[in-house]
Amino acid sequence: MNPTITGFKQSPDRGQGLARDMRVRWALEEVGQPYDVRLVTFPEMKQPAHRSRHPFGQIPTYEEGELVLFESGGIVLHIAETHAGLLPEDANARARAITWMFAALSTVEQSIVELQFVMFTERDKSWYEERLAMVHDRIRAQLGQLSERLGDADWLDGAFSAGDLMMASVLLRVRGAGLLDEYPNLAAYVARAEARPAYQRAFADQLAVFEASLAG
Ligand code: GTB
Repeated sequence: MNPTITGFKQSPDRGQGLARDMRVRWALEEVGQPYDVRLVTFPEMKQPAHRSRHPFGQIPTYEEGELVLFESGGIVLHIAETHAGLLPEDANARARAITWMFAALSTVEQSIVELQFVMFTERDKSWYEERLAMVHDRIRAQLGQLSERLGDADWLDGAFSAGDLMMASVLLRVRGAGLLDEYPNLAAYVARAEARPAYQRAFADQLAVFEASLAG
């Protein structure tokens, strides 16, 4: 039986692939695992049926038989651990790939989420410009360090891994603010990730959901 994931019935990103079901779709495509998608509205996410799968009433979730998971990082790690293709065999290389997943989620994505919070909720405040510049600088500092570490390599640590999948997913969220293009090797890294056939398939599928939502 295929696993079932959840995604937005109508994504606020208008099909740009920035919602967190995209990284789960991408991981499933990378490992060649077919899956089903249950689409949920914002009100449905807050109902008991969905809250029993996701304590915080969000997407994505993942169901596979008796197993129910939430948190995109936990889901992608589970997919990577139960299928070949997203984590190296060598134990140390595997641990480093998982470390990059955590770095993407708990170091880099934190500042990006803060930026989006500031942009969506603080635009009318007197201190908006000052705070925006501060958060931009924090992101630039991290991107600069990441850019230095990546250098001219294709991927963060040898072959493409779940660490790259997660890092590229997170970096995509900051491209719209224009910050990614200040680091040409990171922009090229993300473009390489987006060019992967698995990414393209996942992107097309989530875009089709958004387009169908417009058609009613
Ligand atoms: N830490 C959790 C994870 O990684 O799975 C965070 C999950 C999360 O934030 N889910 C969001 C959600 O369900 C969707 S992805 N929000 C609804 C709610 O909380 O009520 C976040 C997101 C939303 C929209 C855009 N966008 O429009 O660009 C990008 C990312």
